[in-house]
This record gives sequence, structure tokens and C-alpha cells, in this order.
Amino acid sequence: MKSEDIHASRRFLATTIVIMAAIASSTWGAGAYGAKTNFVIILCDDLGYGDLGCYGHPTIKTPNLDRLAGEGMRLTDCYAAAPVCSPARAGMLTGRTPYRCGIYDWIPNGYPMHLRQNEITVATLLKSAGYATCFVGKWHCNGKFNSPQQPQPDDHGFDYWFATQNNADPSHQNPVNFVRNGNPVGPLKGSSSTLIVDEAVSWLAKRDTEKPFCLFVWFHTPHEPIATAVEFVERYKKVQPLDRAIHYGNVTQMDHEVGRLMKTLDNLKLRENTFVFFTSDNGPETLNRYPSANRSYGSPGPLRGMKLHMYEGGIRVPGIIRWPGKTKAGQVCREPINGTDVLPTLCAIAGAQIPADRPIDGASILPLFEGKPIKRNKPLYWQYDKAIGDMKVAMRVGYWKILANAAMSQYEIYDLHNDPGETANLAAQDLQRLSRLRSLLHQAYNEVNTDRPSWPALKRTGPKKK
Ligand SMILES: [Ca+2]
Repeated sequence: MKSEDIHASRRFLATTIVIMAAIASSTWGAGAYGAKTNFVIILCDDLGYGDLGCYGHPTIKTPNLDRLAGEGMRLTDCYAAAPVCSPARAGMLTGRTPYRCGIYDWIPNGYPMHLRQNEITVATLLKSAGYATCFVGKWHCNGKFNSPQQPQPDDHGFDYWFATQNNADPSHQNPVNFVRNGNPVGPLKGSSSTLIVDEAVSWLAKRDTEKPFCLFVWFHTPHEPIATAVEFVERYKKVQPLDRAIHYGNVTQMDHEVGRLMKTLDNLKLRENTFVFFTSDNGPETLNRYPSANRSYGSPGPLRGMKLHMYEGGIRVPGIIRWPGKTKAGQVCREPINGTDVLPTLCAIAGAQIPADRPIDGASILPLFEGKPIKRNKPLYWQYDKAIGDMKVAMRVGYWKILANAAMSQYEIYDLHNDPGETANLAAQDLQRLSRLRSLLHQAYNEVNTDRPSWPALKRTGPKKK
């Protein structure tokens, strides 16, 4: 998008926000739980389904997240909106299948692909409903980061931001590439997880307490290139090789920082009226993609595939919700939930209107807190044209999952209830079910791919690939 287009679309958006704010103010307090619930949305990067203690990892210690799950609700069937970074993030911010937004793959530095200004994010909607909004961590929703040529976190509704385009450079330790509210910060001392939580804690302390808040904490951890503070590596002295210990320690360090953030909520007496959601943007890194620095020892648990796969290991991720008075201690929820559900859910809680002028694919998960099923008007759908393997499209309907190749001519179906590891493709045995699922899949595929935006040729103009 040219800069003049951005200005024009910003004017359009400003008008839209005024209209939406008017709508929101007229419905202030009309949300199911009033408008004073705060939100903390924590996203990990490449944390696998099996990487937390409370999800069965035999070695990695995550006491703070285990406690959070024990205090709230652990989701067994929580999904990212895509098996790769940028699309999953776009899906969470917009409530839309990422392909609708034109976010087709991870966005290298300098690429034209970005979350366009005409997309309406959950932060924009909450801000218009009176929320203070803050983003800290890995953004990865544009290629031209901190450039007037593309929208930045503040253009998408975050009052305050402290972020990197993609990974922390040169690694998680002592990063040099953070930007705070448009100003490059320069070299920093410490781990990115610590720096991010420091910033979040600082913002919480100085925020406008007259407003409810929405805080997005998007860790770089445990994505490559990993570096872990010595004290956390030393907790895995018996683990070999050292790179595995470094990876495990990296997850434990992130867990420690989540604990620090939760402690801050307690200290500020914010626990009771804060909805906390912890999840990951996709499955664990595929082994051996970085042979020179392979510290990717994440686990998909019992699931098939890893990051970049359309099988469950690529998209099913940990999910923990703590909302005192609404979630019950130690509750386990088996209802499928997608990253695209964040926008409708937060808006429902806050009493903010969701956009009516475009397809919103997620659904509010509020019924779950009353012991009822989520009302979805469309099945969960994923698409990633560059997925590893033949399967590029997937859909879940109840316990059934269908996958298709790029030509939409070959199919696999799995019964996730009896076969969560997707070991038995039943497409040839259950033709009636295949036919029904295939029809639903084609319907979604055709709808999503009709109006999707295109980009100029993806020629790299930025620094080296990471
Ligand atoms: Ca990722």
C-alpha cells in the first residue's frame, strides 16, 4: 500500500472508529460481563502442544503455567489459526481466517505483505470501547516494521507498543532490535522474555487506571535463534545434548516470566477482574531446519506433525484461560477453540461490537463459561499453501477432520476422538462422511479464496533471512 493510500485508509478508519465508539458507548456495560474486565493475552512462539508440564512433558518444568492451569481452565483442543507465525497472529488480531487478510506465510523483513489498515483488530475495537491497549513482544504482522509505508502496532489499535518485527536479534539474549512507540531502543541487556515482561509490568503500573486494559504479551520464546539465561540452563544439567537443555531452559525461563506477570496482577489487585489467555502461535519447530544452530527440541506431544504441517501437531497448541469467578479451578475443556475466537470473545465480554461489514470466522467462547457449547456458524478452517507435505487445507467438524491437497483433489479424514494422532486415514472406508466433509471444505475454500488480496512479487528487499 502506498503512503497516500495509508493516509486515506487511516481517515476512513478514524471515521469508522468514531462510529464504532458511538455504538460501543451506547452499549457500554451491555456485554455479558460488563465492560470492566481486563485482558492479558499471552502468545508463545513455536511452543508445542507437549511442551508444558501440564500438557504432559516429562522433563520441562513449567510450575507457573501449571499453576495457572490449575487455577483456571486447560484447553485440550486449542488451535492456532495457522501452522506458522504471521498468519496465526493476523487471525488472532482480526478474528478472520488469515488468508482473507492476505497474510499467507511468515513475513520476512522488508516484504510487502502486511496486515492492511482496512483490517480491524481486536485492539482497535477495544480501544474504541474505552480500553487502554498495550502490545509487547514479537509483532510479525508486517514486513516494513516501524516504517510509514505500512501500518504499525499503533495503527492497529495499540496505544503503547514495545516490539520487534520478527525474532529478537541476534538472539533471545541481549537483543538490539526492539522499537518502543516508533523509537528504536538500541542494544538491551537481558533476555527478551524478561525485557518484555519488564515493559508490561512498567506499563501496568503507569497505565490510566480509569480505563480497563487489554495487554498483549507475545513472547519470542522458544523460537530460534534461542539463547537462555545460565540459571535456567543449569536446571537441566542431566539433559543432553546441551542444545536440548538450552531449549528446555528457554521454556522454563518464559514460564518464570509468566509467573512474574501474574504476580504483578496480584500485587496490583487485578487478578479477580482480569481474563488471562495463554497460548502459542503454532506447533514446535521442525527438527533439523537449522542444522547449524539446532536448538529446536519442542514436542507436539501425542500429535502428528510439527510447525508448518496441517496435521494436529502444526496447529493444536496449549491453551489456558484463567478468569476468576467464570473458570473453575482445575477445569479441563475439550471444546475446539481457535485463535480467531479471541476477537469475538473479547468483544463479547467488553460489550464492543464486532465488524458487521466483513466475514468474521471466529466465535465467542463465552458459552463455555456457562457450561454450554460454543455457537459456531462455520467449522474451523485452516489453509497454508506452503505446508510441509501434500496436505495444504484442513477443517474440523466435531471430532472429524478433513485435509486436502493444493488441488483440492485428494483427501484424508481422521476421527480425532479415537485417533488424535491421525494415524488412520478413513477417506476410503467412509465415503458418505468423506462426501459430506468434502462439500463443507470446498464451500469454505471457495469463499475464503474468492476475494483474498494479492501482493507484489515477494522479492526480498530487507536484511538476511532468519
Ligand atoms: Ca511461530
